Amino acid sequence: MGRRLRTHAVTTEQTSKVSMLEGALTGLVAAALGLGLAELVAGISANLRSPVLDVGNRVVDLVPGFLKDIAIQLFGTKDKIALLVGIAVMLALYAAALGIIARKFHIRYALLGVALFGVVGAAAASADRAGSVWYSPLPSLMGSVVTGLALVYLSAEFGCTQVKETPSSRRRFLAHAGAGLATAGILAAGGRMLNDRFNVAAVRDALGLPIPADPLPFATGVEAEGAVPFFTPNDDFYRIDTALAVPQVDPADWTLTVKGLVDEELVLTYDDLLNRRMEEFDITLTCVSNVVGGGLVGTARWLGVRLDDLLEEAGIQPGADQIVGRSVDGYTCGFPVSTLDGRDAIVAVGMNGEPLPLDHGFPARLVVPGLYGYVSATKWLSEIELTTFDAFDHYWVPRGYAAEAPIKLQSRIDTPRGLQKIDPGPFVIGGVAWHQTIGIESVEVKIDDGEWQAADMADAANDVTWRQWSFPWEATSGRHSITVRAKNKNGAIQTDERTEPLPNGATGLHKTVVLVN
Ligand SMILES: Nc1nc2c(c(=O)[nH]1)N[C@H]1C(S)=C(S)[C@@H](COP(=O)(O)O)O[C@H]1N2
Ligand SMILES: [Mo]
Repeated sequence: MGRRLRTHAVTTEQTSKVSMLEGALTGLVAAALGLGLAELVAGISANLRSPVLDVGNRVVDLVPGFLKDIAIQLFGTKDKIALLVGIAVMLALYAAALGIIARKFHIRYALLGVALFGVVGAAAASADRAGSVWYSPLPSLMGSVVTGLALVYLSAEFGCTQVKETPSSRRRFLAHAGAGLATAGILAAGGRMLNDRFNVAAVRDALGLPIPADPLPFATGVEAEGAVPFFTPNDDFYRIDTALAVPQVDPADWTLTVKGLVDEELVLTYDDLLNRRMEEFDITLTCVSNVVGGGLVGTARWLGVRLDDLLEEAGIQPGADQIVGRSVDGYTCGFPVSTLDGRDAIVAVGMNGEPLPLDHGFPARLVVPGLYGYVSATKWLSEIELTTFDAFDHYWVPRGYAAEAPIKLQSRIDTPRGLQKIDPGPFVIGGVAWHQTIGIESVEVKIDDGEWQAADMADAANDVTWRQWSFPWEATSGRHSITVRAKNKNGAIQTDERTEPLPNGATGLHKTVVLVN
């Protein structure tokens, strides 16, 4: 370009402030245009993602276990939104800074900053997640080129503070900025529309589910007053995973491969899977990151095929001691071959009477009773690999979590909620307790520093779901603490020793405080 872009000395402080603001806005508009274009480019192929998602995914993969737990404790299942908002804020600050640099120092430095941004995005896009291809960096690269061009153009048109700011030049600048932002919005919206063709929600909605071979009778007597519903509705079921954008897997293009240390590799299509013996299983799923009293636990009626049947058909070779479940997005879980002791470990395709929701692993996932989700419950399942613990660390192991993780004995008070205000008189305390696959024998409740007292137990559906309990109480005025503990069917009593989720699940007793008027 022939034009000189160097900025000139600022004459008055006021001009300086205005030009800082205009510089920041220039940076924001340029970045928005680049990101808008990147979004559009990302819409071309299912293998491409917006740089924001690519960088976000990279951040997720680089985060060690303890930081993930902090994020979950701070933001709960909104941790992904928190991360994306954090990235957006950082990007905006960065872009504004580049705009100011272009104006105050030299466009050259700002362009270096844009290039750096493009390189980071490109690197994040080609990171080792499954689904990255040679052209994955395209959105980032094209986006940063557009950002650079926009910055050059806007700085050339409006960057020279020597030209006296007049109301008309300011109006022209704001008109340009507005047009830039609108264009960015249109580009991004176009990208989103293009991306919609990869969304499989409609495909899922059109699917029916096979009828189970032996429909499971509906569990009765399993609910206790004060506890959450025995079956967690799909919409309320906690969601924990490393996928910032939910993988869109069309069952028509999907296969499940059983491979590794097996006699015969199996490749099953979705229809192959549905044509096997379908059974129903009530199983409580539990996340290792759940803190004492937390909500990362839920129960569903799963429909699927037995994993032991599938592996018997493939033939597990001697020496294999780990079963790895790999997701289409590269996530892996791993659990001992010895887990398959007859328990109902399954490849699930249905959840509470529907095809698996997209968030919960459509079209197929693993569910293994008795193990925390991170070692067992791979969603968007694509491969089951027989290997050894020596040969392979599953996803969370290098990030500080234990390679093996059976679920720990836990109990939770659902009613009252912490610091709930209630009236004196009869009040029913209620909650859930779980220790898959051993099962819950009894639950005890303690008011303030009193004696442990037996709770009323709802029926146990089986030993792999939570068991509900309630405790009728005569509430007296004042502030009271309520503590709960459970005993499992082996006679073990829940420990009061408090430990963090890392490295293999939290322990300690749930205690809540209630305010009686
Ligand atoms: N592909 C994939 N599967 C995954 C995970 C993941 O990050 N990616 N997280 C696991 C963890 S930590 C848990 S607790 C369960 C949660 O399953 P849900 O989201 O259906 O409740 O999924 C497991 N399966
Ligand atoms: Mo988890």
